[in-house]
Amino acid sequence: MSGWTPTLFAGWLAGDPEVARLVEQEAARQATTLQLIASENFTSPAVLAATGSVLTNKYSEGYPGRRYYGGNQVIDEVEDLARRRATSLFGAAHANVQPHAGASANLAAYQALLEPGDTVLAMRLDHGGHLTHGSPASITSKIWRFVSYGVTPASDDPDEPGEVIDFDQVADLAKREQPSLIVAGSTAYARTIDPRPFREIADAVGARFMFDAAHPAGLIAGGVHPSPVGIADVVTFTTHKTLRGPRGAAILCGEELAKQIDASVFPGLQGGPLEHAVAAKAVAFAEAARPEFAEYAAEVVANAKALAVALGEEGFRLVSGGTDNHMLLVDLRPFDPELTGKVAQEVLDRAGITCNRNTIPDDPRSAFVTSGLRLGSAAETTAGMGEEEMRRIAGLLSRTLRHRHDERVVASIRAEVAALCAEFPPYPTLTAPGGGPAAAGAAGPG
Ligand code: DSN
Repeated sequence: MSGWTPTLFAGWLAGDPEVARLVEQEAARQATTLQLIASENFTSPAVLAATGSVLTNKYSEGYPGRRYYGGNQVIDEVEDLARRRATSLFGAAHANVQPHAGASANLAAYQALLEPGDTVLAMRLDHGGHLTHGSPASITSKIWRFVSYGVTPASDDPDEPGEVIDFDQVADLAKREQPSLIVAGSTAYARTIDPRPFREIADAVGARFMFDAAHPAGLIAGGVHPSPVGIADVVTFTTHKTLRGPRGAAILCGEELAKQIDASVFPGLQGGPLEHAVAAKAVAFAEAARPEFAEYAAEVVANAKALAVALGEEGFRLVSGGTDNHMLLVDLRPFDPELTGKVAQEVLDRAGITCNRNTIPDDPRSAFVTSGLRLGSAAETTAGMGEEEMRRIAGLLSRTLRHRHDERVVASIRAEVAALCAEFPPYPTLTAPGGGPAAAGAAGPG
């Protein structure tokens, strides 16, 4: 893809052609292949600009008005702005915008709410939970005792397909294990997570309740998913998934927990905050407060639903029978019992369809091989794709998997994918096929 130049940075990186080439290659990959990873998105040019700003130079351990180094007058304003915009967007009393990632935000919340050895009730990794929800591979399981709930069994009844959070199990486990904390939230669950039943169960056993909103944060901000703010004691979320901001995270809580949460993030877990990322979070919070973002959030869900229906028509089974959010979990076995998630991901990559293999509930295959694929609609909706394009994507995906042993067919699908992506460039105002100048007055993707 020579001549395809992300003009925002090209000049500044001219002195380092090796890195410039890699940035250009990645920009071309993002623009010429389909981005269907459910946790990814295309940030706005304004978010990119803040992330690439001189704010990266500043050390600012502490919080606005209470820093350990001098020269933080401007940084204080930046972080205060981000905190105000976060609390206003989500209707929260307090926000900590310093967590570097979702895993750090979750660790900080646990550290604030728990003593080592305390019991936590969270979602099973192989039913959709996250590594930080107590996976044996995560430090969380070495510090705290995790007990896991899962989803109900799949059923053949189309009206009640199952594979939804088993609240009877959550209640039974809570009663038996007496956790100090109950965690809601997932990385691979395509249905709405209602925070209220979790709150009721937590109250019944005297547990605290944390909602990990990493995936639905943008849908919550856009008003198309129920907000856990004011229901959960603590809400953690990442800023780079459906929220469409920079890579990073934030924590929301009431005033009563503000000091504990802040002390847990710094000095409890992190050192100097990444204030360039904090500024970019501020930009994203403002963008997510605009009416266009609510429209975007609704389109993300409509597109995911259209993709789910079209994939069903191609012979795939959707875990839980469909989706309520930006995400789909596809069971490949009815389509082809021999096809693993690993093989599917690899051939789809060669066809320019980027997604990730994923376990499905009670997957007979390992987490490395899997029987499922996870897909998401957030990024390509940002690029401007709609339901018609989702149906085209379902067809391309299905054809790729049917013809996975024929590299000529895969190569021709790769060309079709590139043609589709060319109709929906993620950064029309920053990039120019042929290396032309960026358009003035960039308004952002979509
Ligand atoms: N890696 C993220 C995801 O893909 O959902 C979770 O940490």
